[in-house]
Amino acid sequence: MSNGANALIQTLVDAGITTCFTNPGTSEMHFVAALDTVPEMRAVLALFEGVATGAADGYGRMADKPAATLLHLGCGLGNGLANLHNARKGRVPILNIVGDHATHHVQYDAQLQSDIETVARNVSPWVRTSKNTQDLCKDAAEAIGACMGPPGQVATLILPADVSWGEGGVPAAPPVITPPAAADDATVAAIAKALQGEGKKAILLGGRALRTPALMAVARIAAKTGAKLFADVFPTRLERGAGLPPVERIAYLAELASVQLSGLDHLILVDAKAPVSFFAYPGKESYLVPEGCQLHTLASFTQDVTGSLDKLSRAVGADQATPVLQALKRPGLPRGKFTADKVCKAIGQLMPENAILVDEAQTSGIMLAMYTAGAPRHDVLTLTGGAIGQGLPSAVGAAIACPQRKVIALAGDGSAMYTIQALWTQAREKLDVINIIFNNRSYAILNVELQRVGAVGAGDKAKAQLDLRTPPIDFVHLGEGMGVASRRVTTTEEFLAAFEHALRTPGPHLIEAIVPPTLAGLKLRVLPYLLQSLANLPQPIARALKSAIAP
Ligand SMILES: Cc1ncc(C[n+]2csc(CCOP(=O)(O)OP(=O)(O)O)c2C)c(N)n1
Repeated sequence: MSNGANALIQTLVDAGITTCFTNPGTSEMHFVAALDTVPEMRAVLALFEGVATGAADGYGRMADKPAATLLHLGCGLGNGLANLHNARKGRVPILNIVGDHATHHVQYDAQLQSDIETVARNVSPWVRTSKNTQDLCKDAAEAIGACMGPPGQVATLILPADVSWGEGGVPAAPPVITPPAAADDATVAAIAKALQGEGKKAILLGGRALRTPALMAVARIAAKTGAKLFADVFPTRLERGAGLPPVERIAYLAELASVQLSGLDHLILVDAKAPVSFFAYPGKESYLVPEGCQLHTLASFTQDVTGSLDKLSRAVGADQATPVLQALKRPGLPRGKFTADKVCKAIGQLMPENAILVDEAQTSGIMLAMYTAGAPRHDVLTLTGGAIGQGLPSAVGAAIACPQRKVIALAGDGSAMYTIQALWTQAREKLDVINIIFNNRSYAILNVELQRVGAVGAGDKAKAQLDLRTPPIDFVHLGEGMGVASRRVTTTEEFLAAFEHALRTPGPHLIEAIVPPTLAGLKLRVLPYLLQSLANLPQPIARALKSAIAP
């Protein structure tokens, strides 16, 4: 005879869910006690729910299967919402187990009572409060099936304390996952015709289309048809580097994205949405597909991406085509004045094969894609939903999913402070993560946005809302205080020494890079690169872009 919690954990591990990121409270104590009865389940404590959910996101992206979270009622779930939002946008599978008061206690509206289902619905299409111990594991199996997708999604199983402690729990069999169908013949034929016809064509890849099998298929199609390959602006997981097809990411700045997409006659979506501007700006377009461009969907979020691309490859006769692959090309070691781009260059020069780059560097990471393009194969995880505080937690999950791989997490100082407690979990679990925190003492990107949205009249009070100089945040003390070996660097040489040391020495590291905001660089250094990378820009467009970004 098993109680609900024991049977539930057994159901999870039987379905392959073997990691649970926890931040429990009293209502979850039976689940916590049951952890010891199921040795296959790894439980990882996070000191804030945003760390637990962000870790589950990073884990899901790298393990291609869900982790569970264990969260404490509506307030705990609410604390974890921003990173669940990022997972939702990235279509990452996560199974939330949210403890609740015992069913008979709800009527008293005790202190922690709240409407958990409403909190969950924002991020979780599948939500259920399990009503009794006998049905709990059936509910769990259904939740697991829902979150595995495709599309991957957040599913939330609310577990009342009495359902958890009640006897009579029976583990349920893993859900039967039906393999998704590939695009039908008519769709494939229509898209093949568009690709073989006149006009300028591009293929926009998102989600699972940015993984090796899909990338190889689409690169053959591109080689055969001349279609340009684009990736989502913020990919869930982008496999790139030497030996893989290079794919140009849609730019964050709508002004630049419009240039990338201008003149297109056909845009083919593969596990991606039509591109839109990240924010609305007065007088500027939100929808970025150029007028007159025909949109086609080869594979939607629910379909078989690689199967669809294989069919398209056959239809355009690309099976024997030679794809363009990225050559191994390191940028060289950086020298001279220390700036954020020197860090990016050093990473491009020194990062090992199979590294996982978690990029929440904001303005400091603008040059990262360029400097790492020819590095050995690696994965990049990005801020899919734009809710900051994702980087350091996501690194926790990625490192747990892939213990043999080096994780390099880049975070702005502002972003890092949202979920800095992730460092403690990294130390406790001895995770192989190098955290590089760009301390530019600013919400630098918001200074750019202040100009871009055309907000006039910003004075000292307004600017103070974007300024982190006083008091200066000391990340070395924060890191050391949570058990992570930490160093502050102020020169390129110091950075190189610290980074090389961290690469050689297993376990978590923190490097606090004191850098100037990249804002000035955005005008002087970054813009020319961005402009060059967007083929043959006519001068008027270049001028319009310059004034849009740095008026
Ligand atoms: C959850 C959430 N809160 C607030 C924001 C707004 N926001 C976007 S970027 C940013 C500041 C980022 O600062 P930092 O990480 O230091 O990078 P920098 O801009 O300096 O490069 C803020 C507050 C957000 N995107 N998500």
